[in-house]
Amino acid sequence: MRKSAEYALDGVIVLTDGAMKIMKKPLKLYYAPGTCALACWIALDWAGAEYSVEKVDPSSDSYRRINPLRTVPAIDIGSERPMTQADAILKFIADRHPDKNLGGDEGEEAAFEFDEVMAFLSGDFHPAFWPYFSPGRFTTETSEPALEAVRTASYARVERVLEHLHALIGDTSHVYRGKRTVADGYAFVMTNWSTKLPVSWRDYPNLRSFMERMAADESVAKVLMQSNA
Ligand SMILES: N[C@@H](CCC(=O)N[C@@H](CS)C(=O)NCC(=O)O)C(=O)O
Repeated sequence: MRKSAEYALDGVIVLTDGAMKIMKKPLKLYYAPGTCALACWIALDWAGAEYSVEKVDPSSDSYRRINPLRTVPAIDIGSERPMTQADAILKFIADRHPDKNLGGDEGEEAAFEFDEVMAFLSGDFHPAFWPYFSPGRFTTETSEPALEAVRTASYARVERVLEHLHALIGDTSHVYRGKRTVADGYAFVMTNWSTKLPVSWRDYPNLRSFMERMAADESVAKVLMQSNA
């Protein structure tokens, strides 16, 4: 009887009695409560992936060794170093579980549209909130009125991205082509950041129904509860 094992990037291939079994290494997500990292957690759950999560302080020295940029998410996929960038992680999760159909549709235009949505979320939507959450990064002034002025300046940009998301979703309750994808979880956790702003998702009917539908999702509710525990 031949027994052998060899390592592949994403798991272990075990050959026993001629049978081959592919065991994917469990994934480990690094997150902080309330952040975009929760989108990856939701995606892992929707995908039915084998995973664990670790709560981190992104500003800590210990986390710097995991992600030198000191931002969450990061994910250990069993490669030499943890991988980063929410949009890349989300696409990885969707690609790894094709049976769950959480990514873009086939075809040139459909694939482009999915990348376009993901780029909008990571490159426009997310940064719109930076001046609100971290005003000190956008001014050399340190007084509270100066910081408040930066926060106030963020509202116009937040309004623009909320409006765009509202139009993308339309009456479908989904961000991409009327179907559930990893983009839904990504949009949900970041749209939630607007809750306390003068302009929020509550001002847009399509966003309201999207947010309500997502909040009722079993995986989303679980992730929100466990991440805040
Ligand atoms: N480009 C990164 C940005 C990630 C990011 O900014 N994450 C925020 C939480 S939503 C963070 O870790 N902030 C901590 C900090 O900037 O100090 C990505 O898309 O993953």
